[in-house]
Amino acid sequence: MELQAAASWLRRFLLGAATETVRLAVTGLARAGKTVFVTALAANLLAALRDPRRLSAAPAVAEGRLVSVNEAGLSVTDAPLFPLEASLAALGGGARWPEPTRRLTKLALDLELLSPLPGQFGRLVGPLRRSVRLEIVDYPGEWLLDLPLLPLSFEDWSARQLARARTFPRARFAEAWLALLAELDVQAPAEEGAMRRLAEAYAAYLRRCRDEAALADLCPGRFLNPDTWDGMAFLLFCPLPLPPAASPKAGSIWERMRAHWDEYRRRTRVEFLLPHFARFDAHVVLVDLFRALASGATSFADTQAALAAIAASLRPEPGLLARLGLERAPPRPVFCATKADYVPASQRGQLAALLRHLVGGNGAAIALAAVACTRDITLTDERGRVQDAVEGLVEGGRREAFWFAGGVPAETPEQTWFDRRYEVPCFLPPTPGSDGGLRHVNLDRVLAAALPAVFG
Ligand SMILES: Nc1nc2c(ncn2[C@@H]2O[C@H](COP(=O)(O)OP(=O)(O)O)[C@@H](O)[C@H]2O)c(=O)[nH]1
Ligand SMILES: [Mg+2]
Repeated sequence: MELQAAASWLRRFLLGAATETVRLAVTGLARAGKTVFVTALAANLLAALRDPRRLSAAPAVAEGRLVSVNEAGLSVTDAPLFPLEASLAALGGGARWPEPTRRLTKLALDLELLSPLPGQFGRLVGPLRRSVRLEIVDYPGEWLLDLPLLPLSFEDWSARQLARARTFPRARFAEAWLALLAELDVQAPAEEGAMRRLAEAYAAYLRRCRDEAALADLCPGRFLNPDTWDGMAFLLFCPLPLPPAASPKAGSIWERMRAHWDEYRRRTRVEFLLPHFARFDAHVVLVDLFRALASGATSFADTQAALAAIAASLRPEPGLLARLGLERAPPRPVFCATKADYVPASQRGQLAALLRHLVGGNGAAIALAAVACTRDITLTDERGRVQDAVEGLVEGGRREAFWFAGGVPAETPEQTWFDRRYEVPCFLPPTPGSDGGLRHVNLDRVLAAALPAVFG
C-alpha cells in the first residue's frame, strides 16, 4: 500500500505541476436546490481557507491541506458560466434566494491542495502541492429521466406514454392532447401547423402534471427544460398511435414525428451524453423529499418512480451503456435529501433512510441542507408532550416554527399517512458570516463522499 502511494506521489512529482481536472455533476429536478448547492459550496470552500471548521467533515479541508481556491474562467466554446457572483450577492446581500436557472451551467474552481505521502518517507520529504481544476456542472435532472427511454423505438416509446396518459391522475391533464389525437389521421401529410399544435398540447400536458399534481416522472425532459434547444424544429413531436396500415406513408405526420424522435435521441447523445454525462467523475443528485411528502400519495408515488428511473440511469446495465454508445459506467452517485434544515437533527437519520429506501443500494444517501436556515427548538403542546421542531425566519421578517407531526417516515408511508397535509414554509437564508461562509448541514460530508480522491 505504502509502495503504491509512493509510486503515485512520485509520478505526480515527476509530471510536475500538471493540473488535474475533476468533473462534478450536480443535478436534481426543478427546485431541488442545485443553484443553492453550488453557491454554498463555492462560498464555503472560499471561507474554509480561513476557517477549516466551515467544512470539517472533509478531511483535506479540516487538516488545513486546502491552500487556495480561485474561480477560473471558461473558454469561449465552453458551456455557459454558472452565475456565481449574482448568486453569492443574493445570499449575502439581503437574505434572498438566488434566481432559479433552468439550463446547464458550469463553474470552474482552481484548487491547490497539499497532498501528503503516508509513512516515513512522507514525513521526511513533506507534502506535495497538487493543482486541481474542479469543474462543477449544474444540469436539469429532468434530462436523466430520458436516458432509459433513449434506446426505445418511436413505436415503443409512444405506446408507453399513451398508456400512461390514460391513467389517474394524468388522464385529466391529457384530455386536450388526447382529443387532438382522436381526430388525427397519422397518415396525413406532415404539416408544420398541425405538428406544432400536437407537440404544444403534449408539452402543456406535461407542465400541468408537474405544476398541478406535483408529478415528476415526465418525459421528454427537454419539453420541460429545453435549454439551448428552445424553439428547435425537431422538438415538434409527441407520442402517436401506430398507423392502421402496417407501414407509415412517406411524408406523413407519423413518419415525420418518428424522424424527430430519432433526432432527439441523436442530439441527446451528441450534446449531453458524450460531452457531459460520459465524462463526470462524481455525481451529486439532489432530491426534495419534503415537496413529495407534502403533495399527497400520488405525487409521492410518481416521485418514487422518477427516482427509480434516475437511479437506473446512474447505474445502467452494460447493455444499456452500449446501446447509448457509452464506454464506461457513471461514477457511484451521492443522493442527497435536500432542505434537511426543515427538520431537527433528531429527524435527519429518518430522512436519509427514506431517501435510501427510494433510490436503492447504489451510492450514498445523505441528509443535506446546503444553506441551513433554521435552528432546532422544542415545543410543548397543551397536553405537555414535548416535540422536536425547527424555527426560522420567513418572508416579512416573522419567525415561524415547523414540524412534521409523527416525524419523517423512513419508508414509503401508508396511503392514510398522506391525509394530513403539510404547508412547508419558505424559510429565508441566514446572513453569511464575516468570512462569507454559510451555515449548512452535511455539505462537507457530501463533498468528501462525492470526491474522496480530492477532499478525503
Ligand atoms: N431551507 C432551505 N431551503 C433551500 C435549500 N436549498 C434550496 N432551498 C429552497 O429551494 C429553492 C430552490 O432552490 P434552487 O437551488 O434555486 O433549485 P434548483 O432549481 O434545483 O436550482 C430556493 O429558492 C430555496 O427556497 C436549503 O438548503 N435549505
Ligand atoms: Mg438552478
